Amino acid sequence: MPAFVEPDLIRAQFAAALSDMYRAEVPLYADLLDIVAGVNARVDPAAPERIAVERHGAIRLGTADELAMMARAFAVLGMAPVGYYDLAPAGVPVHSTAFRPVTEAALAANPFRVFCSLLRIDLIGDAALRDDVTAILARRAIFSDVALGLITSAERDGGLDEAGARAFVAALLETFRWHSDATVDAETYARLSAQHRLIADIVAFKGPHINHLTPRTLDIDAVQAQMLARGIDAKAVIEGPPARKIPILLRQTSFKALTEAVRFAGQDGQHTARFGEIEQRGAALTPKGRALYDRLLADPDPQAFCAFPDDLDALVAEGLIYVRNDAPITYEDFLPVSAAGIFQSNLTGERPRDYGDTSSQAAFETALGRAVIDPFALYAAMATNP
Ligand code: OOG
Ligand code: NI
Repeated sequence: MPAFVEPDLIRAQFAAALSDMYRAEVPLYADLLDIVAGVNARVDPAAPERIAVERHGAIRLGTADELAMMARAFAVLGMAPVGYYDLAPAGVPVHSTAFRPVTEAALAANPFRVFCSLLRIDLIGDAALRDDVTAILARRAIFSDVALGLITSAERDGGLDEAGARAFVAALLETFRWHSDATVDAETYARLSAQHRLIADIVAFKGPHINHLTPRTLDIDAVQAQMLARGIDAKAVIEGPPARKIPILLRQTSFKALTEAVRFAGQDGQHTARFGEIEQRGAALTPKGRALYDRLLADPDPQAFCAFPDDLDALVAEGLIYVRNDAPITYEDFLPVSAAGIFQSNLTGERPRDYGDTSSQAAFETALGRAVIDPFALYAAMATNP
């Protein structure tokens, strides 16, 4: 019997390799890591180890087959699809899940997660373009043969040995790499962009380049202030709940996407997609807490959030947050309204779209090849609420 490498360890190695690659590709991300490390060291020098290495990333896939294979690749890293996020109501033609570790031990070992979106080709209004998109995507292969072979052997044998794990991390990293050579000509890129800039980002390239990586900070207001002080073009508003004594859910902000040089069939052009983001995580809310959060978020009055208790005893007594041994359980997921805000902040000038109410979790799960896990069930299983 060969000794298998723990999926937690392969995931940690992959997350570190991805962070190194992105740091080299997007120098502003390196600046962000510096600022976050400085702020976190000041806020809590004794913070758990997971916080220093904690990252989430995001990718956007084009086809059901790509999503199904990505789910198998992430399974080798000990990551499962949690939650369904419909971005169509926000005018973004994708739906998404978050691949992440699901047990307390795995989260503590390395909480790396990836917000993974799938293009809704059905929301492209122009039938000819829909056919072109399908044909362009059918021609690409986003996983190398080495990566595919290692996924199959991990599934067959129940894991990867050390050499296999090392080879898999290197091979999978290539799927996330940026390619400045587009797979389409400038005219096709322009047609895709005119439909929606996000569609061009998903369809016009060889693979689903990682479009941002997000370190976790213990004080997002401090990091935001330092970004602005350093002249970084940060998003004006922090997504999520306002600052509180007891943080809840997730607060996020980003710096705007960079405009980068690309080549379209030998012709020079530009593409804007990659950005940096930071987040602060707070307590996971119960369904009751989440319903209150969603109601207050929809209220145009900025004072509305005063109605959300900001005292640990009240939060627990009213059944608004999950706790384990009297400590809040950290929220490990994403927020659809925030995600929409992050998408939109990188689509300046994109005209608003009305895709109507076309939520399609069943279609997403068919593409994925399995059901997504209900995040509330995971928190409830960890919780020791009274
Ligand atoms: C994903 C945006 C959502 C978040 O943190 O909410 C996201 C994307 O731009 O592909 O990453
Ligand atoms: Ni993000």
